[in-house]
Amino acid sequence: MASYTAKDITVLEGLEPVRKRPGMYIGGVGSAGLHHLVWEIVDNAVDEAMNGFASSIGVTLHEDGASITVSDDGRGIPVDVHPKTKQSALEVIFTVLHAGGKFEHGNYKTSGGLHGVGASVVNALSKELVATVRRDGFQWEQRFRQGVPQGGITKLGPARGTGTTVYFHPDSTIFPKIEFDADLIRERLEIASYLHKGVRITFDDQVSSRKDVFAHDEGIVAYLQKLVVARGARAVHDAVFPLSKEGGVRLDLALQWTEATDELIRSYVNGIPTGSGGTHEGGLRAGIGKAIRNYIETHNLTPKGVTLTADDLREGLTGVLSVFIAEPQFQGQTKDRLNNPEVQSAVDGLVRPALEHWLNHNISVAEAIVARIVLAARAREASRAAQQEVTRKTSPGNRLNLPGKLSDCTASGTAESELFIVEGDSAGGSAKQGRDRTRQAILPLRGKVLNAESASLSKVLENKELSDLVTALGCGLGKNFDATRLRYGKLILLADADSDGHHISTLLLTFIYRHLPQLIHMGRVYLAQPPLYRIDIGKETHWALDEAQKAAILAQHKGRATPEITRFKGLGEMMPKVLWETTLNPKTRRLLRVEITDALVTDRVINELMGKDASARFRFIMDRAEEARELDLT
Ligand code: TSJ
Repeated sequence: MASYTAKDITVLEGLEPVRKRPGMYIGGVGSAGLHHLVWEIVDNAVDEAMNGFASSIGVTLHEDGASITVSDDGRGIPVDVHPKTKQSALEVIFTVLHAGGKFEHGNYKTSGGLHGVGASVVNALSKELVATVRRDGFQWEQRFRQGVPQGGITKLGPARGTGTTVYFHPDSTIFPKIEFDADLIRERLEIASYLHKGVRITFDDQVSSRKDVFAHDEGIVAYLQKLVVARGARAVHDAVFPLSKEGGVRLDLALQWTEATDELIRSYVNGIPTGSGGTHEGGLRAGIGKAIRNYIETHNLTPKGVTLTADDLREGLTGVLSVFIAEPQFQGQTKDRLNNPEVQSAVDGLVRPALEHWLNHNISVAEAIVARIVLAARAREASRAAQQEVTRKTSPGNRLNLPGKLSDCTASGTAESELFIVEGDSAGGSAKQGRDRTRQAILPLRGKVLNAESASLSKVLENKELSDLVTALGCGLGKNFDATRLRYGKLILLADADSDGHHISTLLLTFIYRHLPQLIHMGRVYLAQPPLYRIDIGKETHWALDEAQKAAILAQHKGRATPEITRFKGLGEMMPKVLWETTLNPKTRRLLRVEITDALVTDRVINELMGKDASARFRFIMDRAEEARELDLT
């Protein structure tokens, strides 16, 4: 080991606070903190590109998954040694805390907050860091360990072109686990390529031998179009509203209204995603609201008999907002909410006039947007009327309002209570007799269940079976869903294990997915698993859920008494006691929890399956449920 010089000791002392309390600089030493190192280095290269000096950035995740190289084709960090300090700019950048700002020269520096802590922080937290610079016809290198220079800057030899390359391997004495997430890095780089149009970013993932190139000359507009496609929503108008402004606050914005029923805005501050929004998003919403209302008023488009709420104006809106500001203040648990108050008025002040101007110059687009907004308002009012009807019928605690067919349990309203939806009267009868009546309620369905895929809320509520279900649950639906009024802890669909049963379950799940998705997200919806076979072997009785289980049971008892196999034709045939033992008893039954992990994807897949037969859709839903298969012994 080389001996330390006095200067090295100074460096060590200078960066000591970083190694002592890494969390203060990068938020923590977990995965998020580890990846902050990458964002920091990449942001420096992106800055060089944004200032117009670099056009390509390369990021390599090395085979070990624990080290990274980032390079750009910019000017190269200055390497000449300052006569007084005997240090190069490069050495200062990597060894002096918060040195970044000293080298701005009026350049636009974008990073801030947790980000933009400086390359010296990355250096301090790296077991090894190698900076290579090409400029003035030569290649230069300086090496560091835990932030300490391993010698001065060295001229390696002649080189063409200019640029900066930084290799680093985080220090395992700081980070308990060093494993970079290639997908996370890839996603971040792709977004950066949209937010900084014209920059070409390559990602070489040597862990899985995958290379990607991200480059988008259309920038944020291309990102918006990608988002709209990913949502599976049809656009209400073709032309995207684009807005780009340099100056005090640099802003890039793209907006498009779609037929989706919610709003989707992705926002960024200095390239950092702000998942919890903040003042920039607030300014955007205010600006959009004022522009649209002003347009509606000046063109005498105010609808009769319905008032437009702020939410109506933005229903189906898809937007990407990116701002760059000097000193971002982040707030909240995850520090992903912008808190600078001045940004609100700045964004509002930019968006309102620009959007209004655009609407006035694109009248047919503006009319399509206004029509979409009025439709949203009317749908909302219709849904509220339907909702009030349901609410009237389901005022809690009023037993008289419950559906006549419901066999309620005595413990309804508790987390232990369960509502079983059973197909047909005979199965309903068995379930009613076999159940634990203190905590298990039975609602038999007799009539046809409506396909709620594309039916309006009022149509859905005209369907007796579905409205009975909503009434029994007591929690309302759609936008008026109120979890506190839910009358049962679990909603369990109990259908025959045949294609009719699958069809009914599909229709019920479609309804729940469309109008009571919160129940699924809360993990309250289950599929019961009634057995398909009864297998008697000697004095023992076994039940099998499917062919595979039947085969397994037969194989287990090979060579013993001849098995007698009975296939259940339907739940109705099952003796109440058997139904209890196999399907209802919480101690022995098996339940499948219905889960939706990614609502967007599921939505799209369901749309794709819409044309297909019910059992294909059911299999899809079952596959999703299967992933969350659980042995329920509560
Ligand atoms: F973070 C970092 F420091 F490690 C780093 C910096 C990492 C990477 C991959 C690139 C960079 C970087 C820095 N690329 N380009 C620059 N540019 C400068 O530092 C630079 C160059 C020339 C001048 C000048 O005034 O001549 C000024 C600056 C700030």
